[in-house]
Amino acid sequence: MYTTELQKTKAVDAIEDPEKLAAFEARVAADDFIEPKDWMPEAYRRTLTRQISQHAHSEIVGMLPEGNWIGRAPSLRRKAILLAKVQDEAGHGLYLYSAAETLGTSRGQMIEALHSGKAKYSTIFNYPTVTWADIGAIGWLVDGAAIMNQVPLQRTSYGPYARAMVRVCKEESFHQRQGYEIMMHLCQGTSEQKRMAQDALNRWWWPSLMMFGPPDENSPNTAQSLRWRIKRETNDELRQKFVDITVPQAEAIGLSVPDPALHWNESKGGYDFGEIDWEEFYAVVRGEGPVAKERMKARRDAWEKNAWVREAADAYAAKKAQKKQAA
Ligand code: BYC
Repeated sequence: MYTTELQKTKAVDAIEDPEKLAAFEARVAADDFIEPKDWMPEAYRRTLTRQISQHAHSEIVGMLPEGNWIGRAPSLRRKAILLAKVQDEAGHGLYLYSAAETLGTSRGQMIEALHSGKAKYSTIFNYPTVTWADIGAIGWLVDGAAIMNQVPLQRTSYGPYARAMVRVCKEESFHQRQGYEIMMHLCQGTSEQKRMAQDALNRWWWPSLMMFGPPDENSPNTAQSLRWRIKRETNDELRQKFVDITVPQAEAIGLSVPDPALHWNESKGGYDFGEIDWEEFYAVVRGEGPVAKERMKARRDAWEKNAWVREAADAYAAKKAQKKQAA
């Protein structure tokens, strides 16, 4: 499947106007932002549409695991914070769908691709949230991994994506802190609460490392995306940075990272860590994650049950346009 995609990219490159392509590549190399009306190679448009729309889907599907804890959060304060966070994720999805739409694919088409199983979304959201500590672990680890990946995307070469990332990163850093604060409180609580925090870390650690994507040698898109400055760092570079930042955070609150192979490597100035279960990663990418079916069902049901909202908005827009025309 990946080879076909690569071949397609090369084939499309071959039919682009070489002068336009050279001018485009020079702009990218000079760190110029590419804007919606600028000329761009079709393969650049396609890979950006793929990445941005999958990113948008991840934000929207990502509302589900936390959303189902809003009513069960342990205090009014925790409910208010979690509600605000989940609303932020909806906002991120909307900025990202808008950024992707500037490349010529409609939101309806993107949503259809998600609902039909053609488009991907982050593997991480196919795992269940079984205790309140999971909400802490998601904020700390999942939003932490997201920030690590998204900070470099503020300098991605496509202007609308880069600008969306500036706002998203500000909000994600609040999300990461709220998650870490939940974990910190649990660790300062009863032994049962600390056990819950450790259990959540045990279950979310490896899936969080998988969020960065396959290892560089098996990542079909990285080389081209780096060349076009869509990606600014590789999957493995970002994963390493995440491990290096997160391990001391776990230690600071008395938790241990569930990896017997983890140790500080003085010569590289970073942690060595154990082998990720790539079989599990690819199974989840294929849609076989523990709660993948429930997630997609929830999205499709929400789309169908709320069709009346879209119809009402369309009717209102048509009425407004008619009035404007008559005036
Ligand atoms: N899950 O060649 P590669 C959030 C796919 S949401 C699923 O390395 P690329 C949050 C990949 O798409 C954060 N699929 O690809 C929200 C590709 O398949 P296709 C979401 C994955 O694109 C709510 C194939 O594997 N963040 O923060 O160069 C609450 C080969 O991979 C995954 C983003 O989306 C995965 N984990 O690099 C809380 C960031 N990894 O498309 C938090 C933007 C890989 O060729 N995206 N695949 O069929 C990116 O930075 C890049 O797309 C990736 C992958 C690093 C994810």
